Amino acid sequence: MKIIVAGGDGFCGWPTALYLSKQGHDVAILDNLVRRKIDNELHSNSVTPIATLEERVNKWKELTGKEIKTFVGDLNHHDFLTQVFTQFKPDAFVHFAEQRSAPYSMIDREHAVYTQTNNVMGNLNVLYAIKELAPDCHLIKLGTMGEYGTPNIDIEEGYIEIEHKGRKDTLPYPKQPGSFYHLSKVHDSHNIQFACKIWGIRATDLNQGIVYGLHTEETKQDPVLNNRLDYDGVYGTALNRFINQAAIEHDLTVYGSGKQTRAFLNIEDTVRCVEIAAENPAEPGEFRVFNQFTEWFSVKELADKVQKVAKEEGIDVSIDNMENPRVEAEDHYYSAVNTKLRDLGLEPHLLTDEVIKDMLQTVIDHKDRVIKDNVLPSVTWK
Ligand code: UPG
Repeated sequence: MKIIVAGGDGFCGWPTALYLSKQGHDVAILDNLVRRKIDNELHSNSVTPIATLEERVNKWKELTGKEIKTFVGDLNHHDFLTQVFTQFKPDAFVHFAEQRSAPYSMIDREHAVYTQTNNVMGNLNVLYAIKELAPDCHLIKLGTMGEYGTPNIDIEEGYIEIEHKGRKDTLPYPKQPGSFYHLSKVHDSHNIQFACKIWGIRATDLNQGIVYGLHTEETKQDPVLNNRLDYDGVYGTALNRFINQAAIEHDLTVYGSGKQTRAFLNIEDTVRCVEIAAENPAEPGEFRVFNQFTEWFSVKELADKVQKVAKEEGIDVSIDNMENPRVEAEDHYYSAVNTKLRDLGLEPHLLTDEVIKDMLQTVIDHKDRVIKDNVLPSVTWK
């Protein structure tokens, strides 16, 4: 299959591009490299040193003989996107190319507007490109479990059957996102669903949980293929942050009570889920939603696990229940369905002490790169 991985230079996109290439697909990366520029804006970095995109794909070719073509440019430049579609003629378009940090979107008006313009308009351009240039191309779009929020009922996969005043219908599951970033994904979902309906496009929305981990079989093959690992208060996500904090003997930053519960998956499952979606495309006109996660944990449970593994490695860290910089429910019901990807063959890599230990070791190897000023959260919702 000819597959474009948009956002293929990023934390999820890069390992996905390598994995799909290894599986024999003809992969092209489309990326505007903005994530690297945002590191400069935030005076931050990846704990793991990362090579340039050019070095990365050259090394992959040297090791495997497989070529990954690169298109450096922006989804919001329609002429560029037109060229990419005309030249590459994709069968599937995997769309990771969005601003993905909730705190970044909450910095101020400018960052909220950037996030929503970049994400919503970029995605709309992709929808038009598919309609006009590759109508059979399957859009595999990264959504988020954060679209649903934390309702007091079970979270279904995209749709819910509702009975109202004696009548029944299956409707999109209600959305209660918790940041301007998460809202951008809700807006995307609506636009995609509408495009499927009016133009007959085929699309899968992958409502992904929080991704932890770093390495995959492919990124481990050479240091030049390293994946990035974020730890700062803006781009670092819960578990990865706690592991980084343990490595530098910093208190684990649990926001509030830590009872807030979220869905999680290992990066090794992210790449497989995308493959499953690509190999089992949605029907023309179908807007399909998969909940892409394998387990859920409260933030406190994660901190406890990291604290325990760190202790076994001789590192003593405390858990700091700091004031929550976000506006979010801390005490809530959480139960979400995730059967569709499992039914199509996903075999989860679960969160074991071994997984935490492995990551901890990698971070310890690079801990001199951690910029300590960036560890505490700097963005508040209010
Ligand atoms: N949290 C802490 N301490 C920290 C960091 C986070 O308690 O140091 C809490 C936070 O308050 C929240 C939860 O952990 O309740 C999850 O936050 P985080 O790990 O930052 O994830 P999200 O903000 O939900 O976003 C990530 C990705 C996003 C993706 C989403 C999937 O950045 O792109 O859509 O996970 O759920």
